[in-house]
Amino acid sequence: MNATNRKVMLSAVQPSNTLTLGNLLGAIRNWVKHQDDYECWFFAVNLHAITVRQDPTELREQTYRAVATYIAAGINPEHATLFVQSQVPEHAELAWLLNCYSYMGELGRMTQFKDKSQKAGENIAVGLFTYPVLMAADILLYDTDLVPVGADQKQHIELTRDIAIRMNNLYGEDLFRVPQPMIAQVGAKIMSLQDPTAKMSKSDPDPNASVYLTDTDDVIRKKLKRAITDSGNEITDDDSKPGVKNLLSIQSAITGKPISGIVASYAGKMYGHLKVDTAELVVQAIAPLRDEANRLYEERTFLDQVLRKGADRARERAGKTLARCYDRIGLLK
Ligand code: ATP
Ligand code: LTN
Repeated sequence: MNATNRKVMLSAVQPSNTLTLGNLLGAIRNWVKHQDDYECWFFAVNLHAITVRQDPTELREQTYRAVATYIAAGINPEHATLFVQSQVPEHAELAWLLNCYSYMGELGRMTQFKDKSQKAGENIAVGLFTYPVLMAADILLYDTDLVPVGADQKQHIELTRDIAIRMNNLYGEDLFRVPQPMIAQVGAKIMSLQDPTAKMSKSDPDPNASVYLTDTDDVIRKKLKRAITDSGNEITDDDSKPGVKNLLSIQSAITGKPISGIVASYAGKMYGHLKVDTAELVVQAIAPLRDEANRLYEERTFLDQVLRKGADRARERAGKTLARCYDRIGLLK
């Protein structure tokens, strides 16, 4: 157990673009909900972000924006440790060690790699392939018990568990704590507004596919109005109507009401009603967060202070795990 004797919760988002409604409902909201029950570590994974090309200025700015968004969403930096991955070099160092205990076959089966490498075209960065190994290092460095993420990340956490168990078998059961994913019942997979069979993704080149957490109220309303629904006009929670189903899930994730009740409330109503109501709920969920994040984003001295303190704490904790690994493997330190 750690100093506080509480279980450890850890999670992160890539600062690869402005965060989306999917990131909020699938991940960050659950961090906020559970932050008082756990010892928490939340960070921006900028080393993961460079597995696809990033503009340096944009990357730096999006990193600050991500941290401002965590705080604006309700993460208390006095309680949780907030930091940026590149400021804690132990992540890259442990990733190398784990690379030597991870198999090509298992990495090749990762669906995120398959999707992203298809989009990357001819020159696929090796980093895109070994991306989940760096994620395993992120998690294992902090003796993490729980990782709150959206459904798309479950496979990566299973891989993290496999690597941890493999190394524990070789070097002792107390080398790594084996983590569990924490995936919400609703909101774990918000779909694109333009292609409701694909996940809403902050790196989607079509800006109408995602609601960004920086969108103004009017932009949010426009995007939802233009959301692809399906043919027909009856509002049902049916797999054959993924566009309608997505809007129902968004409503359910925001209000906490079960989807069946929401469907019942739309008896006899049209898709237009569903879109307008969903837009208003999204506006209510995003507006206060956006305004506070915009304010904090300008407060660089404050953000740098939070991050410096966070990186110090993170390095202390991560350094212990890394030293343990070096020792067990037989590497001189
Ligand atoms: P990118 O497009 O850059 O890959 P992304 O939008 O998929 O980014 P990530 O940084 O990969 O976001 O994910 C951050 C967290 O948000 C993860 O826990 C992930 O599972 C969650 N998440 C991402 N997209 C969604 C979504 N559409 N619905 C629910 N959760 C999501
Ligand atoms: N791969 C994750 C981001 C991520 C992460 C982590 C999430 C990197 N390291 C550690 C939880 C814990 C994604 O959402 N794409």
